[in-house]
Amino acid sequence: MMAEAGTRCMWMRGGTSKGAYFLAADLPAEPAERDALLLKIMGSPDPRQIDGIGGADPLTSKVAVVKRSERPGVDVDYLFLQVFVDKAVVTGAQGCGNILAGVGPFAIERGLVAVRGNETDVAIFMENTGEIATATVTTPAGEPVYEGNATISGVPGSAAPIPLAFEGIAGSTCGSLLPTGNTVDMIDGIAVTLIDNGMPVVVLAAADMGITGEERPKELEADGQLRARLERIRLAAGPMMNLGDVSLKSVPKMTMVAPSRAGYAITTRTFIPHRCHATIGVFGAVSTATAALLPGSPAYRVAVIPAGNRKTVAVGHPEGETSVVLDTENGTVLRTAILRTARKLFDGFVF
Ligand code: NQM
Repeated sequence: MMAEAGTRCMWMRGGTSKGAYFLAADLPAEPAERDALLLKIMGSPDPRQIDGIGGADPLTSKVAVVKRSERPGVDVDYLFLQVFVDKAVVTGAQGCGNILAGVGPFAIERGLVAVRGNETDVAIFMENTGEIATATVTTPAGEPVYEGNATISGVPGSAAPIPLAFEGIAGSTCGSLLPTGNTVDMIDGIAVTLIDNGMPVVVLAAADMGITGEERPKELEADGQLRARLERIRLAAGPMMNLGDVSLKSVPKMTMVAPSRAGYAITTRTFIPHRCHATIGVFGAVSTATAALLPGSPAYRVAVIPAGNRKTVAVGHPEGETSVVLDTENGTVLRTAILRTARKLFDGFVF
């Protein structure tokens, strides 16, 4: 569709992020043409994204491209695209579990999925990683309901719950849960766990980086030395995690962990990778919680993990916590679930 004619688009909050949701058929099929249009729509590259609808933050410069799936047992295919704020880069090298929360209601609103009762399970193939998520959308009167009583840290008020469930997401991008085969590697003198349970993450102790892990994101972003060291570690971790040169990629994420003073299982501060996350990503939280189960890892050393095979791990972050449910067997995580909410903010045409 010609940009001048406008492109059909729904603007939604998904979890603690915000993004533009498109039907694949409403965007150019050719990736370079599509990405040029998305940069224009978001207003990138520009730190203020003043000439677009992006929110001048990586968490509000996100895109979901959705289409009916031809895969058996799957309702829709979802491609996530991160539109960089200050660079002319659009990348599908990562997925996004927060934006995923809006995909179910969006697919129902656009008529891709029929409502199946008070709740509608939507099976979503995540094109970025080749895995499947199941989102449960509240649909009491034949359409998605956004208002409800579920709360998530980092979003004011409450909304209808959207539980997300995942199975077999280990090695989503890196090929295996621990791409180096090790629980701990040393990079730049720092002990790190290089892990991918839905998201490539470098997990390291906040104390080893000279911080407490309780700082506000702005304070950490202002610490040039910390940022430079994190980036050195990240660039070294990329090839070790089978991600190649990650200088222009938004993965791996850098999660610094510390004991929680608020009574959560662990607390975190995450660079994604150059801005500090206001909370923590969905798959980022799953990967970090999984790292905390690995004896000897930096996360294990600071975490308090519940007993039993079904573990609810409260991952602390700057706005509270994100609880991840891990179903384990003999120490291996088989299934995971997380509660999110979403809200339709605007539906129309973007220019
Ligand atoms: O890890 C931000 C977000 C995310 C990613 C990021 C996410 C996830 O909070 O699944 O949700 O890490 O870039 O939107």
